[in-house]
This record gives sequence, structure tokens and C-alpha cells, in this order.
Amino acid sequence: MPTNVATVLADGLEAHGVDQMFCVPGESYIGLSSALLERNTIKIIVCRHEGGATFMAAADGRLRDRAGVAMVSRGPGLANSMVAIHSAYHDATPLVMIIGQVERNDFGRLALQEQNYSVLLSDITKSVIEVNQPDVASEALARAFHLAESGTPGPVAIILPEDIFDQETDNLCVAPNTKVISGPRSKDIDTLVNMITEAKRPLVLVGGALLAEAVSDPGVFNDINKLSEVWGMPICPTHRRPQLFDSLHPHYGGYMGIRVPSTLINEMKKSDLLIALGERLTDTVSQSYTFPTAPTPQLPLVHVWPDENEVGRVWQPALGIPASPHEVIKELLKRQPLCLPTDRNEWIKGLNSIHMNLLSKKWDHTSDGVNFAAIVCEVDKCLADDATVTSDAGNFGSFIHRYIGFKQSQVFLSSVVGAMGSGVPMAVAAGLRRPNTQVVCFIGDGGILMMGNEIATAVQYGVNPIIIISDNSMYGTIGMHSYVRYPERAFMGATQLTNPDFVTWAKSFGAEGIKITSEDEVKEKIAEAFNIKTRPVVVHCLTSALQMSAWRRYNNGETLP
Ligand SMILES: Cc1ncc(C[n+]2csc(CCOP(=O)(O)OP(=O)(O)O)c2C)c(N)n1
Repeated sequence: MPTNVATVLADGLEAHGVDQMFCVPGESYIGLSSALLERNTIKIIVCRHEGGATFMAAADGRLRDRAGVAMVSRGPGLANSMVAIHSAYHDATPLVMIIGQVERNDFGRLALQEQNYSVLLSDITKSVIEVNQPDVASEALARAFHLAESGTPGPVAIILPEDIFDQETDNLCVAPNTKVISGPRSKDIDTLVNMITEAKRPLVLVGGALLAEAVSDPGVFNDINKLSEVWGMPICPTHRRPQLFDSLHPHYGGYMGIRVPSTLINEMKKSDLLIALGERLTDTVSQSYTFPTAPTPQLPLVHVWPDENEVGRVWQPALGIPASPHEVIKELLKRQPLCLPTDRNEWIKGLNSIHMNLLSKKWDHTSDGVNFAAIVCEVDKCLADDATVTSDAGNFGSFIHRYIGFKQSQVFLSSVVGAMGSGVPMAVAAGLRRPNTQVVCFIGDGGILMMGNEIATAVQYGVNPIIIISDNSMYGTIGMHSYVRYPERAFMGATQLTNPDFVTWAKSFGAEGIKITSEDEVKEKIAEAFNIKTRPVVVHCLTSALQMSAWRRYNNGETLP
């Protein structure tokens, strides 16, 4: 019996395990959204901005290792989403975007909000699938999920004209593809074993592809631990993946984020073998392509990433393994090292002592507002073992990576490209996917007014994140860049902000608002925030602008250790 396109799409979404979707409604896809609401099997989260909806869907994709799904309208709706699609593309995050389009008869006439999505999205999606025939709708949806989740995961857009949803089709729901996992060749593992056995100072970077695998198989964490212990190697989580290795593990070799402090990076550079497991080594991780040097690394590089198009694209690895990083670890754990160089322990201890020194909660008082270090250190004390921390983009984030000792049981979500606006939506998504657990979002006074309106979504769906705003009355990161590059024009570069009272602002949404104006209040006010569990809490912290980051203070030169 024929059915209609809306029905096969709804069946397809259910078949792919979709249980919630994020949207801002639009007339262009109302045929689908109304069909979904009628059957009521998939929760539709109605957001305040398509960027917010898409950041939430992307975060959901990260939290499930299944594509998150956002539905947005054509033209302006999709345009609002693009920051989050761009972010998901760089972050290798599985995401399916369902996008409305004008009616088929109007194609090319510049009908209201018409855009050519294949052109517009070509550089920030893995694929744009335009569905113009009812009979291919379900197959197209299955392809979108497959592409979004396989190889290097990423966003896939599926474009649906407004008039297609009620059209009849005989082609019923296409079942999801079985997930394929690429394994390493045994020859490559033999080579890797030899390289590790001979190296005196190996360094292992663990990155996002491993984190994605850990969502469906938490054994990944234990296997990373065993890898480091059995094979005697230090482990370094990469930019925005701090939870991949317990920060107190004695084999922790240091966090390989943006601008690694010189004491640590200088030691890391003594390595004689770099093994990048599930990490693409972008400019952030590779310290602007200096460690390793691009395209020819200054030391032997083993690059493991589950996509043969990526291994060798930028780097010339001594050994490239286009396979699941977890499968590579499991293969290594099946072998026993015969004899490892004896000075390995010294190498690990040296790196670890630098890391522990950096992690120590040392900071100086500031005269022009609270040092954000004081707040982050206090939050660290209150974080539960299963807490989620999200971070927007900005220099306040440097305090998180310096002072929070992440554990493998915790979750950290952020945009790897540093897209402002991501922090609050990601916190809402975490609250929905991980109910009854702590969710803490760190954000600046710049970022909060970009997508902070999604606090309304949190209130609407009963999600209660704690949102900690570092208010230094400026786009501080850019102020710092201005100071570093043009000291005579310090704090210029169009960075000053006049802000609202975020306590009043928070309360207007139905959230709680708490203000911190001095260091003396930090302990008590942070405890108060963690005790409120029945509504979102905004902690408005009046922070120092002179303390530009966790590493740098104005007029005091660099405080880099
Ligand atoms: C969407 C977006 N716009 C602009 C930027 C450039 N940018 C990076 S950090 C930053 C300032 C962030 O200011 P704030 O949120 O107040 O945090 P702070 O740096 O002061 O800690 C800006 C404008 C960006 N990363 N993302």
C-alpha cells in the first residue's frame, strides 16, 4: 500500500534510533514536523535559534556516537545553523541536518528564501542530498546517516522541498546500514610494535576518534590505560578531549591543547616517536604545525585515523594506519613487549612532573576583579565524577584546561574550532541526554549573548545546567591578541563590552542568578549554585580583565611556566 514521504521519513528516523531532534520550526518542512508530532515517538526540542538547535544536535551526536539530528527551515533558518555545521565538520561529529526547501515547481525562480544548498554547504558538510523524488526519500535518509557516521564522521544535509512530504510513494522505510569498523593490517601492527619497542621516548596523543568510540564502548578508556601501562608510554589527551585520560594517572604526559606551555612542549619535543591515535593533528594540536612539523614531521609519526583519505592528507607519517584507533590499541594489547628501553620510566616521570606542576592550583590575586582561576578551582572541587563540563570559546577556557583535573568518567564538550555560542546549547543537550547528572557550562560575557537565549530551552524542557559567566567586560581573547601583537594598542581592537546585569537577565528566564564580585565570596556562592538543582543557575562573575588568560597577565609579561 502506498504511503507518503512524511511517513517513510518518520519511519526511517525511528529505524535509525533517533529519539530526539532539535529544531526551530519552519513552514518549509511542516509536513514532516507535524507528522512527527502526531505520532509522538520522537521528542522534538523546540529551540530559540537554529545555531542553538544545531549545536545541541551536534553535542547529542557526540554523546551518542550516532548522528544527532536538527531540522531547520530553508534560507534564513539554515543560514543561522551554519556556525554549528562548520563546527561539527571540523570536529568530525556525526550530524544529520534536515532542511526544508521551496516547492519543486519554484526551483531556480528565487522563490521566498530559496538557496542552492549544494553550493552553500559544499565546504562544511560531507554531502548534500537533494531529495526531489518521493521514491528515493527513505533511501536518501539512510544514506545521510551512513555518510554522517562512517569514515571521518561529519554533517550531512538532506534537502526536502516543501511539497514533497504529502506525496505518495511505494518505497517504504530503508533499514539502517550495519556500522562498519576498519581494522589495522597485521603487518602494520608488526611494524608499530617494532617502532614502540625501539623508541626511547615515545609520546602518545589520544584524540576525538577514540572519544567517539568510547561512547558506545567504555572499554576504550581502560584499554588506553593498559596501553600506557603495558607498553610504558605517556599519554597526552589532545585539544578539547581532556577526559580521555585521568589527569592524576602517573603516565599522564600533558595536555596537548592550544599553545602548550613552553616547559612542557620543550620536553615533549625530546620525543623520538609520536603516535597519534584518533587525532587529525590540526594547527591547534600540532602547535601551528611545528610539533610535528608539516608536512614532514621532525620525528617518526604514526598516524591512526579511521579514514584513508585523512591519513597522509597533511602529514607524511612514517607509518599510516587508516583504521579504528581502538582496534589498533586492542591489537597492541594482544602482544606483549619483550624488552623496553630502561629509561622509559624517567621519560614518563619527567613529563608527568611538569604536568602535575602545571595542574597545581597556583594563581595570584588580581586587583581589577576576581581571578577566574579562583572560580574554576572551586568548581573543580564540586564536580561529580559523572559531571559534564561544556565550554564556549574564549580565554576563560584556558583556566578550565589548566586547573580542572578531568577524569575519564567525566564528559567534556566544546567546539574544537572555538565557535562562540556553543557552550549553552551543548549544556542543554547534555542535560537532556544525561538527566540527573551535573552539567556545568563555562562561558564569557561575549559568548553568553550569542546563544545564551537557549536558557529558555533549558527552562522549557526542565534541564538545569549551572552556567558560569566570566564577565571581564570585553571580548578578552581578542583584547589579548591585540596586546600581544600591538602592545602599544593594548586592549584595543574593538573589544570593550557594556553588559547587562546577568543575574536579572537569568531570572527573567526563570533561572536562578548569583553574582560573584570578590574572591571572598567564591566558595560560598559556588556551593550555593551547586545546591540549586531545580532550575538552571547563572553565576555572574565579575572577573579580572588584566588576568588575560590562565597563563598571561597584562603588564606583568608572560607568566608562562
Ligand atoms: C562565532 C565567533 N565569533 C567570533 C570569534 C572570535 N573570538 C574568539 S574568542 C572571542 C572573544 C570571546 O570573548 P568572551 O566570550 O567574553 O570570553 P573571553 O575571551 O573574554 O574570556 C572572539 C570574539 C569566534 N571564535 N567565534
